[in-house]
Parts: sequence; C-alpha cells; structure tokens
Amino acid sequence: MTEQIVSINPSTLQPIDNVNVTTSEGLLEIVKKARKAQTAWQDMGFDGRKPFFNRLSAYMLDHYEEIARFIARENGKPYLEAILAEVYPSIDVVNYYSKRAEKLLSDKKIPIRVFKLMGKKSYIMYKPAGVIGIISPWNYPFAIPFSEIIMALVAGNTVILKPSELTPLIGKKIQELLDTAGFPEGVFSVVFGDGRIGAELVKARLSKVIFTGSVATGRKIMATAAENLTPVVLELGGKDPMIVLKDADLDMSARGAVWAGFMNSGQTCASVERLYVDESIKDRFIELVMQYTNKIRQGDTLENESTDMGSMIDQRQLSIVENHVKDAAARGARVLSGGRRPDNLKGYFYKPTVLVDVDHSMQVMTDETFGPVLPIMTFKTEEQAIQLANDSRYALTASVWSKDIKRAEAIARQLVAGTVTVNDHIMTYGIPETPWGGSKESGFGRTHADIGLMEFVEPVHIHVDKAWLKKKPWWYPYNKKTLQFLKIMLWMTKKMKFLMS
Ligand code: TXE
Repeated sequence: MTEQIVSINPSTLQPIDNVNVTTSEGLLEIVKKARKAQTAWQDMGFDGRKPFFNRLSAYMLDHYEEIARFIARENGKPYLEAILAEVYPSIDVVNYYSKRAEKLLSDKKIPIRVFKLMGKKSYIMYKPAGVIGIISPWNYPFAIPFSEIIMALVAGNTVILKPSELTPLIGKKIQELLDTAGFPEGVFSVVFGDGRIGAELVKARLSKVIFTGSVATGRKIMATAAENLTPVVLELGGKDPMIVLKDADLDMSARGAVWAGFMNSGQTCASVERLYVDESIKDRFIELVMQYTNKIRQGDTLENESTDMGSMIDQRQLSIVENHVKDAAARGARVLSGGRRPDNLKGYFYKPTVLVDVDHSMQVMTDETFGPVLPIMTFKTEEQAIQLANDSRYALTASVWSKDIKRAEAIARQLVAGTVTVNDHIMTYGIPETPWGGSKESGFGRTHADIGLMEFVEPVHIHVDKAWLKKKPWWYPYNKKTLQFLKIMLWMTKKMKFLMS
C-alpha cells in the first residue's frame, strides 16, 4: 500500500489533505528526468528561459491571496504574514533575478596585465551546476524553497525539492504554480516524505544540495553528501541577539522587539531570541515591550484576517518552547507575560512570552527556542553587550538599536553574524539584493543577492592564446633566453612595485 502523509491545519487540528510518499524507485526516476531535462533547459540560454519567469510572476500577482490562504492554512501563520513574508518576497525574487541574472551570468573578463600583451585573454563563463536538491523546512514553507528554486532555475539548473513532511501541500502548490507557468517537464519536481527520502535525495549524486533546517540534520546531510563530495549550502537557524543602546528610540525599539520576537510565532531562524538592553533604560523599555505584547491578538488567522499571531507548527515544537521556559523559570527567570498555552484555542498555540532576569546558564539563552519567547537581559557597558551577543554557538543575524547611527554601525561591525541590522531585524530576508546566511553553527554559504546566485553556477575559466608567439618563452628547452625572459619579468615587477609605492 502507498505510504501517505496526512497534512493538518495546526490552528484547528483538522486534516487538510494527504500526499503520497515518494518511493525510492520514484525518486531515482525523478532524478533521471531532472538530469535529462537539464541540458535542454541550459541550452535555452537566459533569454529562452526568461518568459517562464515572467509568466510565473504574472500568475502569482493575480493569485497571491489564494496562495497566501493556502500557506496560512497548512502552516498556521497569519494570512497577512503569509502575504508579507512568503508570497510578496517570492514574487519580488522572481522579478529581481529574471532581470539581474542576465548581467550576473554573462561572461566576465579577467584583466591579465602583461599576458594580454602576449596575445592572451581570460574570462569566466558561468555554467549551471546541474541538478540541485533543495531540502526545506516548515517555518517558511513557501518563501525559503521558492527563492532557492528561482535562483537555481534562472541559472539553468533543474531542481528537485523535498518539502518538510509537516507542510507537503505547500510543496505541491509550488509544483502547481510552475506547471501553470509552463516550465518544461523535469525542470522542477517535488519528492515527498520525511528525513528518509531527504537522505536518499542527498545520496543521489546531485550537483549541489541546499538545506535549511536544524543543526543536527545539517550535520547528517553534510556527512552523507561527503560520500560523493556533493557540495552543500547549510542554513541552520540562529539565536539572534538584539542590542538596545541607552540612546535608542525606546518606543520604536520595543515595537521592533515585539514584532521580531513574535512574528510567525517566533519560528523564524532570524527571530530575536536574546535581547540585551542597557541597564539604565531597562524599566521604561520593558514597560513598553509589555504594553505592545499585551496588544497581540492571537487566534485562527483564516477566521480573522487581522489576527497578529497564529499557532505554532506542532506539539514537538511547542514542547521545546515549554521546556525552555520551564528551565528558565527554574533557574530564576521571571515570566512577565505568557509562559503557557492560551485556554481558549484548540491548536498548537503558545502565548507571546516575555522573560526577564535571564542569564546564559539558561537554555532559553543558548539553544534555539524557535517559539514566541522574548528573553530580556541587561548590560552595563557596550563592550559587555558585544561580548554577550557574540557568546553563542550560532551566528545568523543580529541587530543594534540606537539613534547614534555611527556608534551603532561601529558595534554592528564587531558582531559575529551573517547579517547585522541597525534599527530593524529579520526583514532583510525580503530584500533579494542582500545576502542571507551565517557562520558558526548557523551554517555556511549564502542564498540571495549576487553572491547567492553564484552558489548555483560553476565558474569556468576560459583562457585563450591568440597564437601570436609560436613558442612561449617558458616552454622547453630551458636555456639562456628563458633565464633572460625571467630576469626581465622580475625587473619589471620591481619597477612596477617602486612606481606604485
Ligand atoms: O528540522 P529538520 P525540524 C530548527 C528549529 C527546530 C529544529 C527542528 O530549532 O526546533 O530545527 O526542526 C529534512 N537527510 N529549525 O525537525 O529535522 C526534513 O524532512 C535529509 C531551524 O523540522 O532539520 C525537513 O524537510 N533531510 C530552521 C528538513 O530536513 C532530512 C527551520 C528540516 O528538518 C533528514 C526549521 C536527513 N537525514 C527548523 N532529516 C531554520 N534554519 O530556519 C530530516 N530531513
């Protein structure tokens, strides 16, 4: 019998639909098709591929409400947030790369100085990597894989997506959208299942695997990929610090902290997971944080379009959050709001939670909580704030809040993270021009921006000698002339160095 996944709405616990789990044979067939389709897709060139992206973007602009509702239903996030953080940035990515990629993927000349005078030239051509595997999570089940799919496809690769087993229908939806836009068969496919089918995809000798998920799974994927030397890009979450300096706009910072701590029920890799506020302003700041937290309206987001916060994804994620809060309370933290599930909601809801009197002995300050919890700690000096912010196994994003932009930038430059923002948090994920990715246990490699696109191509160096010299001075036989040539080269190097110093 075919194995199935039953997808449920985490806000209502009602089943939505089923999908068939892909079999091992089915997966191999899909990989074969993707390999076959890749050559023709690559040969179309950028101009040939461009109309597919234009059609996709036009269709999504006409149907964004329906897509957002679909996402909200399977993930539990607010409908408005599904537009804000899933559909809108995805459309923007299609429009951005379908223009920008032409320039980025065109050949790049390399200046080669004196060798040019010998009739030589060098340039880079950007060849698609081949077949890309994308293994994606449930927290942004649409936007995360979607932007990676677009970057891969625009560069001439074909793609196989394995969506999270908690949000398979959204994977199916992405397939539907690309099919509607007329992408040729085999250019984009989806495989369904849990980690087992994910592991099989990693073993399938693909050209690259792009993974977003937990550190533990990232480690496994890297180990499996190493067997075939398959390159990987890993985005493994974060424990992002937010530093509020004493001259910060307190009202703005409090609103920012509440949004960046609780949006998507805190299930964002770049959520504010540790907040450090200057001791001298802590009372007023915490008062404002409480004021805005108490205003959050939580509930089934499809019933009420202006709900601020939906449910979490499942019981397992909810239990992680409950355990972190319990551990913090047991070690002396005070729960100023939330700290439990709401009484009146059936799904996987957790109340927005503000903790104070926290320290780095608590799990809530060291491990990824991935839930609506905002732990607030104080600092006395800026040096201490930097040291606390950098005291983490993770390094995805961080933020500094101050009216003194120069000062904030100086601190930003000392924080260890892939992105550091001043007076905002999270939102740069929605700017396709800017890179995304981190270091330490947050992983490596980048998606988005110009460097992100480069993850999907093989830069091939083409070197041409126009055959002006029939015998190159460095070829056999080595003799006095060869030596003379080397001496001239070194003399010229010395002169150039002197002129340039
Ligand atoms: O992640 P997993 P989970 C963090 C967050 C969360 C924790 C666990 O802290 O509490 O991870 O979440 C597939 N080979 N993030 O369990 O297991 C799996 O089927 C290949 C941070 O959901 O990493 C799914 O498609 N694939 C994060 C995907 O990996 C495998 C977003 C992610 O699942 C596999 C989500 C294997 N051996 C959770 N095992 C972020 N970076 O934003 C599982 N998978």
